[in-house]
Amino acid sequence: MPSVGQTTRPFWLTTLSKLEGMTKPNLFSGMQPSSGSLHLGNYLGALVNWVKLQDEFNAFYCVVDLHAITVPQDPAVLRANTRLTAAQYLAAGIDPARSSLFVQSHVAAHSQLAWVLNTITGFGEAGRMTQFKDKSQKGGVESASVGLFTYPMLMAADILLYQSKAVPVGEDQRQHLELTRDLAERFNSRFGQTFTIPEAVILKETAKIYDLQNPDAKMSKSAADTKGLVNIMDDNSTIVKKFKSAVTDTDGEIRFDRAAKPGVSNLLGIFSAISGHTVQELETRFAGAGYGTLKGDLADLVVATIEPIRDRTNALLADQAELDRLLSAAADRASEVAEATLKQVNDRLGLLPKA
Ligand code: ATP
Ligand code: LTN
Repeated sequence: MPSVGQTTRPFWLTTLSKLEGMTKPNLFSGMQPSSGSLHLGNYLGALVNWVKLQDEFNAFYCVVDLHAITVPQDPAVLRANTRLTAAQYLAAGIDPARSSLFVQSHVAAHSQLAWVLNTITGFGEAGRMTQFKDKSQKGGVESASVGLFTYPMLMAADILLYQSKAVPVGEDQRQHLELTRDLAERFNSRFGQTFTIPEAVILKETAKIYDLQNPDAKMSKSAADTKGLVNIMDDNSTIVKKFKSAVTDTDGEIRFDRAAKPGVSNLLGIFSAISGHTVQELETRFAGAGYGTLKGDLADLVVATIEPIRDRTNALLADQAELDRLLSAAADRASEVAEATLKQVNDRLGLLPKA
């Protein structure tokens, strides 16, 4: 069994999808509607990859609203952010004709399978999840919700319901994918072959985009200070300003060295991911130039990439009825697959079917 978290798409996934011809293998991924905009880390670390993978996989892309309520939410804001997140997926290139783009809470099977997975997860096992430890510490462990604790099992349910072969995520989700695989294997060995064992698809170069002000921390929607956070919905002048004031260092050399020069390395990493040039090519191109030149060129590149996505997002949001119709049709398609898995799970568990 290949280990979780390949740095590039494992060869067998490509081979598999070609061999299977008409029936492409399934793929699942999701993002939380926990902010008014996706950020550059979500875009480069996840979304760009999602768009590419649509060719080879039967993809299910989900706005995971049930995950978003594991921390306090304002209902009106959550509703707006759910539509906005879906619109951003589409604007970035998710094709609703090929991929099922839907809202998690529209498919009841996610909550139902999550409960079952909770019952086969060890308390200590769940307690070792670093995302829970980080997030619960922010507001104090005592006030963290039990939902935050069981978040990884809901995520496992998302993935396993669709018999997903591949799960494209950022580096920070590696541990949750390992838990998902463990739970799938455990269920299969206790109750009989039921779940496909999923594989994380993590692109090494863009696995982690860092905060521009605090380049040791990942760029995050929930950052306390938004000065280092580049959002898809930010206007152009804000984006330029954020890059111009990015934290660097004092040695003045444009060189990739994650440990000694985290700020410059992050800028080079972002530049490389968007332009397709290697970091070495960029080091050569900017040899002898000042940080101001690097920041200015990068800001222009980011603006040119993000502006059309922002414009398309706004256009999609202007026709809310059409967006809702699209989400509803995709949820129906997703439900069919999810219900089939859930039925099998309930049966294997010995839950009495309703007459
Ligand atoms: P939060 O920090 O509030 O938990 P987030 O910004 O990490 O939120 P998520 O919704 O948790 O966003 O993540 C959506 C996807 O984006 C995941 O696949 C995650 O791995 C990826 N991702 C998030 N932040 C980054 C980042 N800084 N670099 C690369 N990928 C990222
Ligand atoms: N926890 C994930 C979001 C997520 C997800 C999923 C990703 C929820 N369910 C299923 C992949 C597959 C995160 O990115 N923070």
